[in-house]
Formats: sequence, C-alpha cells, structure tokens
Amino acid sequence: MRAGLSFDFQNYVAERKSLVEDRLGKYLSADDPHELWESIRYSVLGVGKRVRALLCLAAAEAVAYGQKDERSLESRLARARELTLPCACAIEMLHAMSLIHDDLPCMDDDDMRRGRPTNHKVFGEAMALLSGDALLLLANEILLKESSEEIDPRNLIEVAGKFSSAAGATGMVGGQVADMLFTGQAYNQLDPKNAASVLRQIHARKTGALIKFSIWSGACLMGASNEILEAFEKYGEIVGLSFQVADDLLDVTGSIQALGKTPGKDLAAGKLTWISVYGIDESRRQLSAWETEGKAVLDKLKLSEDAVKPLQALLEFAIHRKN
Ligand code: GRG
Repeated sequence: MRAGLSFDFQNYVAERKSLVEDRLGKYLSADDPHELWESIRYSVLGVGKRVRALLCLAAAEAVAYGQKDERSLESRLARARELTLPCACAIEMLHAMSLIHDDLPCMDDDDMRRGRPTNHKVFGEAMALLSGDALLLLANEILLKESSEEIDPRNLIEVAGKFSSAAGATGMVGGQVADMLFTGQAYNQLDPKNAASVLRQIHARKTGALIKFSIWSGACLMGASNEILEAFEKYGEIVGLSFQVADDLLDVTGSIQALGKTPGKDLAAGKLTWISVYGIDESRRQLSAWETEGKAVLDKLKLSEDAVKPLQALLEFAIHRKN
C-alpha cells in the first residue's frame, strides 16, 4: 500500500492488518460442518486489503488521541484498537460475504477474485450462498458478543443497528439491486443528469455505506463527540465514493495481475459507472477534488494532525491505489 504522507504508512498498515488477520483466524476456527468453514475461511482469511477494518481502527485511534487521561498515548491507542477489533472483523466478514454473493452466476458471474477462483468456482453455488449467509450472521454475533464490556452498551446498540442498515435495503443490498436494474441498456434511457444522480446513489449504497459505517463505528464505539461523529460521517461518504470511483477507473485502466480479477467487466456488462457517465479525465478530476475536500473535513476538527494522519492516508490510498 502506498500513500503520500510522511509517516510510515506501510508499517502502520502491516501492523494493523496482522492484528485483524489474527483475530479473524480466531473467530473462524470452527470446523463443523467442515465444508462450510473451509469455504468461509477461503473467502475471509489471508486475502484482501482490509481497508474497511483499517478505517474502523484508524477512526477509533483518532478519537483516543484526543481522550487524554492518566494512560500514555500508546496505551490509549492500543486500547482503542482492542475495543474496536471485533467490529473491524465483523466489517471484514460482511465485506467478504458481499463479495461471495456478488460473484455468483446470478449476479456478476465472476470466476476470479483476489487473484484466485471465486468461492462458488471452488465450493459450488449452494455452498457459496450458504457461506455468505453464515458469515453475515456470524459478523453480527461477533460484533455483539465479542465487544468489550468497557464499551457503552448504548453505543454498541447504535452500532449494531447501523451495521444492519449499511448491509440491508438502505445500504449494500439496495445498492446492488439498483446496480442490477441499471445494467445493460437501461441507463441509456436516462438523461445524463438523472444518470449521474442514480449512479451516485448506487455507489453510495453498494460500496459507500459500509465504508462510511467503518469510520463512523470506530469513532462511536470510542464514545466520540457528536461533532466528530458528524465529521467522520461526511469523511466516510467521501472515502466511500472515492473508493468506488477509483474502482471504476481501475476497471478500465488496471491489469488482471494487479487487480486479481478480470478488468473491463463493468464496461462489457454495460454497467452504469463513473467512467460511463463522466469519462476518465473528469473522474480523475473528481477524485482529486474529493481528496482536497476530505482533508478539509479533517482539518476542521479539533484533533491533532497526528491523530488524523492515518485516516487521511487511507483516503489517499483509496484514490491512488493500483488494486
Ligand atoms: C450485504 C446482505 C448483503 C448482501 C450482499 C452482493 C451484495 C449484497 C452487494 C454488493 C456489494 C459489493 C460487492 C460492492 C463492491 C465493493 C467493492 C469496490 C469491492 C472491492 O473491495 P476491495 O477492493 O476488495 O476492498 P479487497 O479484496 O481488497 O477486500
């Protein structure tokens, strides 16, 4: 992972990724029925950039920076990571299940994901469907059962409610349905202004809802002020849209080796994407504007530069990534 800020982003990411991977391994260590858990582990463990989990931890640590008490900064940050790891893992499980379902023949019908055959290619469609179902429910269980008693229960309940909204009809499922409805010829019937607003909604729900939730939940679990929560929601919207527009760009500019999946599929399927509506140059200009806007949202907060640096670096990464 690369980002333009001066702190050691590579190291920052590697440390937190390994925390997330280890904990996911613990949560997914069951083995009965064996085929189900094999399929679940195949799609969750050892693969993926873990951007959503990193955003959740980064938001929590940003809040902990400003919550000065008798503890050292290092121990406040370690505590923030510990308190939010179950949520970060639940988010990665939800993300993984959405990829499994998204790749199914009845949806995007993809053979490759993260550089290897998709779940249904290895385990069959029925197992892929059921692993996704099990993961969705397990994610909810982990969030509620594994979260520390140190977290204010009112915050945990709020987070659990928003987790379901981010996944369901108002979030990922609704976004996926709209995406399906506007694939093919359908969007040609929209005038350009409508196409742009439909597209923004699809991206905000299908991809943006979980990314926004990732940032907001990390802060909420840490008992952040309303001012921080509102700013992080705004920031989450910017990161979510940027992440998906960068994805649209990679579909037309990326290689199969870098992406680990087949490029050009959105275009071939006639999907409504930022590129099909605005073109490559305008999409790049928009990404650059969001990068500036995101920085301004963080700058306005009364948090130190060090506190928000990782969040800012993750937005830069979302925009400039190659996979
Ligand atoms: C959530 C209940 C429920 C069902 C799933 C299929 C579906 C409904 C929604 C589709 C969501 C989806 C697949 C959105 C695309 C998001 C996206 C850009 C994925 C790629 O994310 P990366 O690049 O992947 O973070 P890695 O492999 O790094 O984790």
